[in-house]
Amino acid sequence: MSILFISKADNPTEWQQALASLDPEIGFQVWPDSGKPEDIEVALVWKHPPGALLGLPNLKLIQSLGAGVDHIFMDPRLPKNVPIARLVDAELTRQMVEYVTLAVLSRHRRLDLIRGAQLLRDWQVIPPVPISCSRVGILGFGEIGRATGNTLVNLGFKVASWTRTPHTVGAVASYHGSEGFTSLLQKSDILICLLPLIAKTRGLLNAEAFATLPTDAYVINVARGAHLIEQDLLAAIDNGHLSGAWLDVFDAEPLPSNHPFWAHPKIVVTPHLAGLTVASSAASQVIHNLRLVHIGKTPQNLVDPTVGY
Ligand code: OXD
Repeated sequence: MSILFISKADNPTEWQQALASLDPEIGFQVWPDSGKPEDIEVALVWKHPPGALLGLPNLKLIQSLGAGVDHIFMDPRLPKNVPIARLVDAELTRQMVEYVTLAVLSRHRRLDLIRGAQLLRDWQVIPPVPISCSRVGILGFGEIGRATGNTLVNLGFKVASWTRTPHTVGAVASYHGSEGFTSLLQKSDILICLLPLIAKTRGLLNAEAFATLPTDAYVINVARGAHLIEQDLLAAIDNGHLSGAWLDVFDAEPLPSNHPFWAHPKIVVTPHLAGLTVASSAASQVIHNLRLVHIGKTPQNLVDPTVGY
């Protein structure tokens, strides 16, 4: 019973220790050394090189090291019929909620204007808008979207959510489909993108979507860079329709040093750090899934390959 670890972004030693502390019997190999390939039952991956998962005759699960799985589907030589699972981890969800709340509150209390005034040594009092008048739209309402929505509702924001297909949620208004998308945009002073990246969500945040948002709206993207057309965002901010954006993900990562986002006064750039998987927290889920597939049972947090998330 062995795991093959493939990631340049995560620390293999931390993962090996976290897994061994829960079950010292489990084998752990770091790609490209797969040890005895027939022993590998789970591949634990983040942006693995195409074809790296071939030649593992007993592979029973491809486990993402992150909440997203789009990086797995980018491999054109993915082994057929091996289930894929995303990571749903309380620590990862908490970090995402924390980060998005930081961005929403910064915009709500106009930290951008306050900082701008500070740089000019200008004692300018910017009165807050009542929180119940700040409408937040969340695109994507999975584990992280729901946790974020609940936190923002508890703070007093008026929150609505959008998914491609119908969904029911408690205190949060829900929209779906293309008509629902337009309705949600029209009512979002702050728009948060938490969507999975699939063909249908690629480029969804484009000139038309930005024009549908209310004047002065603000865009937060913590999903994938490819959800957003970067030139369209710049145009919508520079022509004064949008008040700015807070971005953690980009078309090209690392963001090239000559990219206009870096120095834009109305754009906050962070280097894809909104939620970082913590081995000590997530290892138990990986072991649980390994034990399930080892005895022929269905692993948790499976992805539907026909929809891509
Ligand atoms: C993830 C990410 O998918 O960090 O977890 O982007």
